[in-house]
Amino acid sequence: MRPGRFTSAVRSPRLTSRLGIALGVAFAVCFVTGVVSHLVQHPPGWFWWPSRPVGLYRFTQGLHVATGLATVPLLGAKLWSVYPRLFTWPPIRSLAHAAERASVAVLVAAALFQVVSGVLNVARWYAPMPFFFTSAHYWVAWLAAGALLTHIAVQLPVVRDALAPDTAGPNGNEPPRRGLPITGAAEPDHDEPAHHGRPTTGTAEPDHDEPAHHGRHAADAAEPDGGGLSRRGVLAAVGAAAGVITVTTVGQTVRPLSGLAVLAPRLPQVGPQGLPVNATATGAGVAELVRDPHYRLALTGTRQSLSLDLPALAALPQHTADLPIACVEGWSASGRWTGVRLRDLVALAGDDPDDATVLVESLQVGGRYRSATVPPSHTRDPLTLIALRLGGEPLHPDHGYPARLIAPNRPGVLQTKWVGRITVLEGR
Ligand SMILES: Nc1nc2c(c(=O)[nH]1)N[C@H]1C(S)=C(S)[C@@H](COP(=O)(O)O)O[C@H]1N2
Ligand SMILES: [Mo]
Repeated sequence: MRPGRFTSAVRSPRLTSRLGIALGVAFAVCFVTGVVSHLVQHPPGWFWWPSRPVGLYRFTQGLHVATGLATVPLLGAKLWSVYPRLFTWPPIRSLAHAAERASVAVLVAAALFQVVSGVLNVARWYAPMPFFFTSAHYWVAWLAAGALLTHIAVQLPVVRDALAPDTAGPNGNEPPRRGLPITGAAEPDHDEPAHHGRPTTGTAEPDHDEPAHHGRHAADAAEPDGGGLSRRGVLAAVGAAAGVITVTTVGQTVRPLSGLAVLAPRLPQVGPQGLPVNATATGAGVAELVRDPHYRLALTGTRQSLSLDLPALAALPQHTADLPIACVEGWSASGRWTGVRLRDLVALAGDDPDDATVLVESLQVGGRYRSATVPPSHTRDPLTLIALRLGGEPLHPDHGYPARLIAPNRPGVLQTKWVGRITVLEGR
């Protein structure tokens, strides 16, 4: 466990910096798109999400899952490039160093949790997660973001130094030094005479036991002693792994690539009526209910209530829209939906279709996704339908027969199936 035992010469601040930047970019995209998804599903008062472009959420959530999956090899390589630091001695050099170490521990734990829980969710394997995935994944994201910002602030000088263009110093041909001055403490600037009283982040401490400060910028192609991968080779392998993961999964949302999506749990065109299914009618416990010949859609306005049977719904003006189901799990698929405009139903109930917040409820008795609120931006949109048909046929029971909500630019979880009740919550 002595530092000298870690003989891979490709580990260096430069490699770690490169991996760190790639990881930081992927994490930032993943974080922002994830927060957007959370806000759309749990909108606070100040938040507004448009109904157009119809596929915007499909894009942001596809990006969220794709960047999250691409993070897997990046994170693995980044941890590999720094893990010998775990065995440096003494493990803690000062209070500031201890605090920095603790923030790295939080970052590593949070990042691993996000990647593992995200992959489990995409695979719909909930058994190893004895907690509610959505809340945990959301809050740990903030933990990771905070720890990451701290980490970036502390390591920025090291990264800047490691990636400085003076790659070949006076001893540029020396092999990169071992002992890995990577995490934990920012290194001193060599041309700075005084090491005391520097107004830096507080953790900057010279490595007194590190004699060789030159040659750290050895060429990217540096060969390790015993052959094997060069530094550039490591980066290429990590990039290739991320590329393979992307190519074998992104077809779950990018239909032309679906033939390559061997690792994707869902394919855009596979399912009843050529569309994947999230919860089946049987799984949701509504298989009998939806076949009830006495089915009525209960429509409640702020001033009056109506009850519509299927022939009455079919007698209302029918409209057709091509809209995607974009599941938070990363798959998405477009369907051709036909049915009644939600705004027409609001008007039928005597409320203003341009300014109504609507609660849509399923025949499903329990379940987290049995109801959804439609804000005025989406109620008003003529593409928002209570769909009765998919691809010209009556809805398959698994797609929400007898009626389902389908609205533009919304997460799949908000596209309520087996609709039994529509209530105008606020209107004019
Ligand atoms: N009542 C009800 N509606 C629901 C769900 C549900 O569990 N119950 N799942 C939602 C989710 S998570 C998705 S992705 C879409 C999927 O629609 P599909 O099965 O028709 O593709 O339905 C949504 N509507
Ligand atoms: Mo979903």
